[in-house]
Amino acid sequence: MDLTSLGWNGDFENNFESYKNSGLIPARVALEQKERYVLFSEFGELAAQISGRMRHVAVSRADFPAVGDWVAADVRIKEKTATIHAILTRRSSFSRTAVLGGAKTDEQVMAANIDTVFLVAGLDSDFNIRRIERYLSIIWNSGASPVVILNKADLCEDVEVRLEQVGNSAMGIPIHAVSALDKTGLDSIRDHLKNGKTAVFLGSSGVGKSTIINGLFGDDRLKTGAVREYDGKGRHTTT
Ligand SMILES: Nc1nc2c(ncn2[C@@H]2O[C@H](COP(=O)(O)OP(=O)(O)OP(=O)(O)O)[C@@H](O)[C@H]2O)c(=O)[nH]1
Ligand SMILES: [Mg+2]
Repeated sequence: MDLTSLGWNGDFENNFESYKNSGLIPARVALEQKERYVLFSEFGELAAQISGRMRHVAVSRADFPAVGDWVAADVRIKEKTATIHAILTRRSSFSRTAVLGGAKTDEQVMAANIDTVFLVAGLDSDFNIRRIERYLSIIWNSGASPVVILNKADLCEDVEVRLEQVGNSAMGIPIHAVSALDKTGLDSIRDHLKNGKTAVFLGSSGVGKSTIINGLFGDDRLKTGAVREYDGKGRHTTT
């Protein structure tokens, strides 16, 4: 696996400098389940856990690795396993505030280091401008940049009217009307995808996220897990 195609760039490189001499390698968290992690690295996929010290000093759930994090890890190449020692500084993060009881809350990071969020909405009868506005405020709060994708243009009589309506709510944000079914407009999405950058697709169930991703990359991509999908609650619906 090539690190740049996994989203590695100069900022992370600088951040990693201090770990280089300790024999650690950079790797990206692809999956997390009950504190067991799958990392993508130059040595391929690694099954990983965090170091005892890291668990000991963690004060919040945000101190644990999240999907999308770049970490410094000690790798055992033959076994394809690794121990995570540190999280590189997050450039953006989607967080959820967990209520612990009483007035106590904790921050849980759902996804880290996302550059671009494709907010997908359907141009069918489900179209709802308020919902789009709510999603956009979540995206701005994360530190990532939104791009609005109005899918199912084939089902809409007034695409121009919708584009203008969304444009008024989403000043300065790129907006593209596409039809994943007809495979029209997909190049406008492709133009936002760059090496060294990470993009995710966000939107309610049924708006066409999987269909768009399959149209962009072919069916294989979803199966490999290199593209990940989130719904409104930040859960993965497709891996
Ligand atoms: N007419 C029309 N239907 C579409 C288009 N894109 C997707 N669909 C249909 O919409 C339905 C839902 O599409 P999905 O791609 O599964 O939606 P999703 O956003 O991935 O949904 P979840 O995985 O549940 O979050 C499917 O029946 C698709 O065939 C489109 O551009 N036009
Ligand atoms: Mg899907």
